[in-house]
Amino acid sequence: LMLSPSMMCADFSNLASQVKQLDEAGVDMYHMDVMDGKYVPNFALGPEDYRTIRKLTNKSLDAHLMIENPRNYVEFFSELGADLIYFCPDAEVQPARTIDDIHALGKKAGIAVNTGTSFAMVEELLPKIDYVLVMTVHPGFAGQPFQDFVLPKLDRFISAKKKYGYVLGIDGAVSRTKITKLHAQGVDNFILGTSALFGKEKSFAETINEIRKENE
Ligand code: S6P
Ligand code: MG
Repeated sequence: LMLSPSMMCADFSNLASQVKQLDEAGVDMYHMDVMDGKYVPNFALGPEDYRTIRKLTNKSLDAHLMIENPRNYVEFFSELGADLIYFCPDAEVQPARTIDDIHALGKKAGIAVNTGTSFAMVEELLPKIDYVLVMTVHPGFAGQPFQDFVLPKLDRFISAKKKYGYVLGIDGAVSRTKITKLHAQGVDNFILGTSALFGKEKSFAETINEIRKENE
């Protein structure tokens, strides 16, 4: 079970203490949403946020690139300290080349499978990638409704895991109920935003401990 807090949901007026609390709560990896206002109708974490969070923790950071032509920016995010780079294959002219570039930088490569991207559209890339992130909301914003219609597609990624050996995650409206159900079915990594972790009465440590217990 991998638990990855989505940092665009953090309280940026208390960023250092938020990261400290998340570190101490034992999260696995920080999820860093990057949006360009073009590929998705919103802007999210930029290089300054990235540098700041990179300084505040020794844990791994991903970069979830929701941007056009992501290949132009893999080196940029690699230098900012991303250990794992997800991109949207449909935003790229030659997605297989982007994967090779990420690997050439010594980083893990992931694909983000948007709500409108099918299993078949990315199947040939699966032998090359380390991580798959199936979007369970339309990319762009926190706090959106879970898209049940992607579940049959998620099943196909769960089945194909055995063959290709990637780490499978879901991102978007990931509640504790969804974690319990989908972890049992074979999902490994859960992106925690407003549904499960941020803006709650409970401390991060309490929430993370409870989720780990529920999914032992
Ligand atoms: C959405 C983004 C996600 C959100 C996450 C927030 O475009 O990629 O990582 O930050 O969905 O979580 P929640 O529970 O508010 O949907
Ligand atoms: Mg994300």
